[in-house]
Amino acid sequence: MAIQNTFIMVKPDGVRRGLVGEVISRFERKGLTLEKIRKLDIDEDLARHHYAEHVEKPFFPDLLEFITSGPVVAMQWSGESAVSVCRDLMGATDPKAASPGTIRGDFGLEVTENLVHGSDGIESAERELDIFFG
Ligand code: D4T
Repeated sequence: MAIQNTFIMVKPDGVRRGLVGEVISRFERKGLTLEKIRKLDIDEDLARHHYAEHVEKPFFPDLLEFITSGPVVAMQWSGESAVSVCRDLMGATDPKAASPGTIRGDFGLEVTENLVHGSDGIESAERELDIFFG
């Protein structure tokens, strides 16, 4: 398997709760490499761009309100199979269903406030890294 780059974001709930270091620590201990990091506020335009596939979904208004509610920490991580390895460390989208030992399984209960985002494939990783670091 080749070295991949992926986009990871600690969402506003994770930043508010002081879990940025916890998230970084889990990826580092796994053996992944932090390549880039920046803290920023997501405005409505950026949210619609990043979540383009969800704009028409019924949950989008709540997602928009949440993701613009405070700063996020955007990161680029690299490593072997980094895209799927990061998704596995994050756990299922709905934290109630996420396995213990994953970030969402250990720290979350709400599907909207699910702490972290991670690219779901190599193409979305490239697209999202370009949006936040291009
Ligand atoms: P992200 O994109 O945040 O890493 O989450 P996932 O890749 O695991 O899940 P997703 O794209 O299906 O959902 C994006 C985002 O929308 C929120 N959401 C999702 C929500 O509020 N209600 C819902 O019913 C779903 C499916 C959570 C993550």
